[in-house]
Amino acid sequence: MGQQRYNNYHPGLVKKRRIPLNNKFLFIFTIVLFCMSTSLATAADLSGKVSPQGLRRADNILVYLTKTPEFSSPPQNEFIMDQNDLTFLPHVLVIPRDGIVSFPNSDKVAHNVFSLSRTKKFNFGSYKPGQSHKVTFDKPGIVELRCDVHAEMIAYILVMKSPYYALTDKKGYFKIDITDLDTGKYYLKTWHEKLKNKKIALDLTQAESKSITIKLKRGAPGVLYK
Ligand SMILES: [Cu+2]
Repeated sequence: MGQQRYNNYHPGLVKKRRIPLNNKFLFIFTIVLFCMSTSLATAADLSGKVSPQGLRRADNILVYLTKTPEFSSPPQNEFIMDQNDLTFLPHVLVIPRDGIVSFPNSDKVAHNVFSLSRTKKFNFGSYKPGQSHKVTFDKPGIVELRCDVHAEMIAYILVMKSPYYALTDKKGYFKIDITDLDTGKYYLKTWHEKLKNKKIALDLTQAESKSITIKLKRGAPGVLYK
């Protein structure tokens, strides 16, 4: 109704109003398109596949970058290393430095979780179903978890210096988000309890996605950081 009256009364005014409105839409549309294109251009992944020789499964292999900037203030996330059916879950837990891990006993029997690793030494003693313990991992490195009651129980907590890491899936695929990483020379490294470490020199010359294939051999692993 109002529009009709406008048209009849001031055709010129309607015209004037319409053009800036279209322009405004075009302007917003262009901005949105621009933002989408820039975010696509800078979002970069370092992805690839790891082939472990002599292993049936290719999962739980850590792939990570070194020589990158380290965490200034690591995310204050809490993690869980569960115990159920006489098994640690997950088998490999990767956390940022200063990460807090709780160790609930979700099993029907008592456990006695401990670590003799230099990265973090502790021994919870025997604790019953439903009870829990908490540990802050302030030093980067490898922590091997064992249980004094069940010799077959073993798991690893990998404490990382920087956020550029990933664990492989069952087929060996991994993907590391390197969106906010500057161009430069880094090392891509791997770690797995039954595989020799590998170190690959990597030159990231521009913010683009890269895909890498890594072959690993069985053997004793080394440390995460020297
Ligand atoms: Cu146990």
